[in-house]
Amino acid sequence: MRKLTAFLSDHMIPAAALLLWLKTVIVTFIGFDLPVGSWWGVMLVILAPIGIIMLFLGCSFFFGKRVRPIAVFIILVLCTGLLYGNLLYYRFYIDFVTVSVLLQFDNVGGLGASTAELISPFDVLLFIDVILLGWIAFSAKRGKRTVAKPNTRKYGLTSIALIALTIGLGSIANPHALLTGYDREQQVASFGLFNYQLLNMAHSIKSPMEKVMADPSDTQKVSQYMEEREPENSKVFGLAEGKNVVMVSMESTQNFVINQTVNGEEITPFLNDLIHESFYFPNIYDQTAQGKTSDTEFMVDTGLYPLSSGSVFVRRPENEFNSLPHILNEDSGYTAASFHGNDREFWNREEMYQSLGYEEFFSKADYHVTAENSVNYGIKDIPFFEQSMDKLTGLNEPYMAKFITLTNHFPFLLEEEDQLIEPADTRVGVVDRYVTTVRYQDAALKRFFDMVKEAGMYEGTIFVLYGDHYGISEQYEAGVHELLEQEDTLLNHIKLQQVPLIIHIPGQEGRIINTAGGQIDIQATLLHLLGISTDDRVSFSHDLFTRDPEEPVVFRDGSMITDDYMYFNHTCYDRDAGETVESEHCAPYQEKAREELEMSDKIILGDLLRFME
Ligand code: GP9
Ligand code: MN
Repeated sequence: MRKLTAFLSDHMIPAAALLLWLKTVIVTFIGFDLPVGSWWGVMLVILAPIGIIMLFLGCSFFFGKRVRPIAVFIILVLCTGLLYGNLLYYRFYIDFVTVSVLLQFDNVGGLGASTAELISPFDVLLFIDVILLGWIAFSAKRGKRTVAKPNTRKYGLTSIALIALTIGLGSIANPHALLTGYDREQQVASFGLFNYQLLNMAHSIKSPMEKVMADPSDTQKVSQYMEEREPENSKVFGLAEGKNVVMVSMESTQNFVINQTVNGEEITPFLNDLIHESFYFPNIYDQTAQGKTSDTEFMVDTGLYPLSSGSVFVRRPENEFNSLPHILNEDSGYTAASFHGNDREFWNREEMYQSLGYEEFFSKADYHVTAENSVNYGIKDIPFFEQSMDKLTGLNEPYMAKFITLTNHFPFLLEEEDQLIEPADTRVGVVDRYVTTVRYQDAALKRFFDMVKEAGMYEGTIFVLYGDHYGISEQYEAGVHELLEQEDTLLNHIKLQQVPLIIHIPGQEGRIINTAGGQIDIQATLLHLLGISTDDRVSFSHDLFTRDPEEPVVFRDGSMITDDYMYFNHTCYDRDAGETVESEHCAPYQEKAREELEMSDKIILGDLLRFME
């Protein structure tokens, strides 16, 4: 044992490099589900971390020989932290940490209960080398042993050459990975986790420059693209003209809960009734990225795609936006208000709402919040709606009022007295609890509608209810498949990405509209019903009553769905059969998806709307 520690102590850098490389490769294969696909892909994953790990550990050469062992140890701790942070993040979001996510911590923080749920006892294995080398670094007698220093020039050049080789090989294997930057799984598979992290950093340093460099001529392509679109008219145009608008962003609500029972009990009895008297869109996909709820708010308000990294709310709150509150105000004198039981700063709403045109924002400070009436992130949905009524009736009409529910948030906690349905009984606790929080939200919505009726405001209102994003991440989907008694197939997984969209106009007959679309389409659909033209607007939103089925529904990682095909996991499928087909079937739609994402990013990062209209 002594000999081993003495050996490790003398060869601390190669030992740290080997152990770090080994666990990075193991985590990449076991912890992440990457599009590796071939032996070539496997080789890339194995080779990718070597150069960058050498470079990181080489930073210890800047320190004197006595502190060098400690420097090596600290580098090992930091790299392990990066690896583990990404692993935890991936477990929930099936995505990787970006610089923007780290920077928005201040605005989002407070995820304690959520993080604890993601930790596994096996994770301790990731820290064995840290403990071992930490012990060696700190127990080495002062001045006696030291980390050998190789020829630093050769060492540095070798590491940089290996990194360049990795990026070169990765780019040959996946030509779009480096340029588009938003398919993070592809980037990690091609360049390795640590190189990806550096590339992402470079990307985020570049992005503030885009606004400075932008000028009015950059808007030409956007204008041309928008002019080519010809919104069609339909019978429902103007059906809700002049009505107040009440939007409800339903936290983590997926479409599978609609009309679904658990132990013979409906999960959403109120919504199940409501859809009979509403336009119900069961094929609407979650298009959010790292900005979660704020991404949905952004898409619904602006008709632009969310950014790939971080939230627009945090990254570009000072931009000019052509948002629903502004459009409704300019066109028909609406006032806009948002209601949400969390802190004003969460997702940077306070600042962003000013740019989006909200005149009022009722947040946590405007509610009477106690330990008894809150759970998880804040005030429970029933007291939230109850306490909102006075505020709602005080608004100037016509208004657009957006309510953002909160109780149905991961990890789906609820006291027994609020559980109006028995938890489900699958092997996934998160899914079992989810059923109870969705049911509670449903009861809160019923209460809200009753109160709106009592206040005499029901008839004059159009209600737009939508799920903000998935609640059950892919990590826990096995429980949903069990609940729904279905196989874990790609088609079923994709179906689980659907969120409900319900548009209720009192007095209108119910209709199910099976058109496939995304949350981004809510903006144009609402404007259509309000009788406000969408011609010439800079927006990627399509009115769902007339949406062309050939138009792809675009996801933020470049995946897409059309009527006939879908592109997911870097593979083209026939949409109905779920079988792999030749990639050329998807290619034109992928191209369109890339074009729209790129244009939307340019509009946001260059703040291009300030030059238009
Ligand atoms: C918090 C609420 C939830 O204010 O919007 O945030 P999420 O984690 O769902 O984005
Ligand atoms: Mn949310």
